[in-house]
Amino acid sequence: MLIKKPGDIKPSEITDESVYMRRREFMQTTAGLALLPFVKTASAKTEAALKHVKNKKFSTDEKLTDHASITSYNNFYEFGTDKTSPAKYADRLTTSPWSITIDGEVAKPGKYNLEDILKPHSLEERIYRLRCVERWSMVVPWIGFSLADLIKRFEPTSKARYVQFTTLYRPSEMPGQKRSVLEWPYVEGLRIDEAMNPLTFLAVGLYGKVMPKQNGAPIRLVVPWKYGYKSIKSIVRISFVQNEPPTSWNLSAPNEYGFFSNVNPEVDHPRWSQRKERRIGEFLRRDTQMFNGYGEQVASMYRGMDLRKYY
Ligand SMILES: Nc1nc2c(c(=O)[nH]1)N[C@H]1C(S)=C(S)[C@@H](COP(=O)(O)O)O[C@H]1N2
Ligand SMILES: [Mo]
Repeated sequence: MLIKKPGDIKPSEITDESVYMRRREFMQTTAGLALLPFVKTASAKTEAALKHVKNKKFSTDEKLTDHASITSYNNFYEFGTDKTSPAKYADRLTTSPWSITIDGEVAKPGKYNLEDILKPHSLEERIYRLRCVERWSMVVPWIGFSLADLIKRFEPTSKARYVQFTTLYRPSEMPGQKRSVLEWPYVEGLRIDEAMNPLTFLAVGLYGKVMPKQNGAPIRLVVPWKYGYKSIKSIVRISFVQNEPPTSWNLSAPNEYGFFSNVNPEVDHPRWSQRKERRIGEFLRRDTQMFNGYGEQVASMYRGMDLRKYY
């Protein structure tokens, strides 16, 4: 649906967000609803604005992917395996109240309300590239704060070599969890230095507003130099551990998805090359960049590692 031929690109796709939103509101309130009764999706809702400052230093100046694509072309298997299901079904997810359990090798473990987690952090906007392992990419204006700032508050011990993240398990609201396409709950992990890297981000919004549910509300990870699946959504647990933790896609297909999952055009997926990608909204494919273009900030963490072995 969103991979378009040049003839399909309409002027509406190059309008800015405010024009787009007005058009969207018009569509919702008038003819749109009558003509298209089945396309009412979670993305049709207008989320609350979030106060934030722009972080230019950490942002790409590439053209943003339009809001409609970011919120209607998603991977969130808890709501179904096709790209349009999250926008259709994520609305039923209850995101408030929300708590996050912090445990393992940490001085201040506990179960914390999201409000208490967020309170000390001021929000900033960071425009990051997101590169999916399926060879499409987007440019997303996230709102959030650096994971390192959160980690420091809870004081991991010297035994904390990895961080594991867990998504909510609630099949009553996440219908995809009734099917065994993956082991549930969805889990992901980072080495502690990756988690502490200044690029690693916890996002609570996008396009200046509260995170749409299909994008991982109320809080999700964003790791811009790794394939999209590392950016785990709707997080309820952050655990500090000694050994490399299991990750959902590695459990599902270990020969295809390794623990590191750094974007790497030199290492093919067993079923396809990773050299090129299609930026959503564009026709011609682009060359994929090593570490998704973030090598300057992250390459030193992998010096001396064989990235064919540690894919
Ligand atoms: N819990 C959970 N997190 C997830 C996924 C998922 O299925 N479940 N999909 C991942 C994949 S494959 C990608 S590409 C990104 C997509 O994020 P987006 O929908 O905000 O673009 O989310 C990642 N996080
Ligand atoms: Mo992905």
